[in-house]
Parts: sequence; C-alpha cells; structure tokens
Amino acid sequence: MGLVGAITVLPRSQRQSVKADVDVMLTMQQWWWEAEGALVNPFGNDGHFGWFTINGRTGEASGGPIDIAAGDLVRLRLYNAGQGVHAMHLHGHDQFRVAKNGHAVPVVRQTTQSISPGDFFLVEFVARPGNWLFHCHFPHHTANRMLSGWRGSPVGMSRIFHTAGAPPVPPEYFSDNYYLPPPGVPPR
Ligand SMILES: [Cu+2]
Repeated sequence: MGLVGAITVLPRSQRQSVKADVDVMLTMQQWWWEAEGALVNPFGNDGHFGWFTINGRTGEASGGPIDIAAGDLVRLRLYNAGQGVHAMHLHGHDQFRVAKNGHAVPVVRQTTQSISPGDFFLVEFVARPGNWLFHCHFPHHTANRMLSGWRGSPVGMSRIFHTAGAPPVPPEYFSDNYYLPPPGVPPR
C-alpha cells in the first residue's frame, strides 16, 4: 500500500524554538476495510471509513503508552494525513497551540485541537503525574469497526501518555482482540 510519513524540518538554530523534553510526531489516518482480511483502501469509495490510526498503528500494535515524566514539556506535532476532521483531545491538561502549518501563531490555551485534512499543528503541554489519554473526540474514531478495545478501552485514534511512577497501564488496555477477553478475565 506504499509508504507515507512526515519529515520534520527544524531551524538550524534553536534560538526561536524552545527545546521540548519530549517531541512526538503523530500522524492521523483513516482507512476503509474492503473485506475481513483484505487490504485496506485509504480512499474508500463511499466515504465511510472504519479504521483509524495514529502513525499507522492502533491497539496493541501501537506499542503501549508513550513514556514521559511529570514536568516534561511535551511537544506534539499533529498532522492529518487523512480525509476527515479530527478533534484531538488530551485528558487532564490544557494544551497550548503554538504553531500551524509551519508558522508560529499566537498561543491559544485549549483542551482540544481540531485538525482538517493536510493541517499540521504544534501543541504543547507540561505533563502532570498520571496516565493521560490522548484521543480523537469523534467517538467512532476510537472504536475501530465500531468496536472498542478491552473493557471499553479506546482503540483507533488514541494513545496514552504515562508519566514515570504512575500506575502501569495494563497491557490488555491496548488489546485489539475485541471478541475474546484475555485469559482469566470474564467476558463482559
Ligand atoms: Cu477523528
């Protein structure tokens, strides 16, 4: 299906850019399943996308939480490589929008950054202790194929930021085995 990604171009001097403790690129995409087990078509033909990813991954393929530390300045580089609008929300924090499409903008304090196709935003936050969900606010964008993850945990366009020392996030949280609970866990 090819390769797509983002190239981050940084200024030669960091004088105009505060160095972040954590700097992550998050590319949103959406896909259309043509059939179970078949290749996915990123364009679809009826506009109904059923599979949502950040950096091409979701569920257990996402690799678990993004590790940060309390007090870190975390910079999120949000790019929408899909064809729908997403409303990227961070739990437990305000996020600060500092740039759009490569240009600095007046800082806006907000909880959610809506992002249209092709848009690129820099948002930053100072991490508080805990486990914090970062996800799209469109409910079905965190329920791939209209199914959530283990015990309702979000899949699709979601990640969790985990600060050092916070309780570990159960690996089952990232399970995209929607139909069978993990061993020893009763079906819900
Ligand atoms: Cu979305």
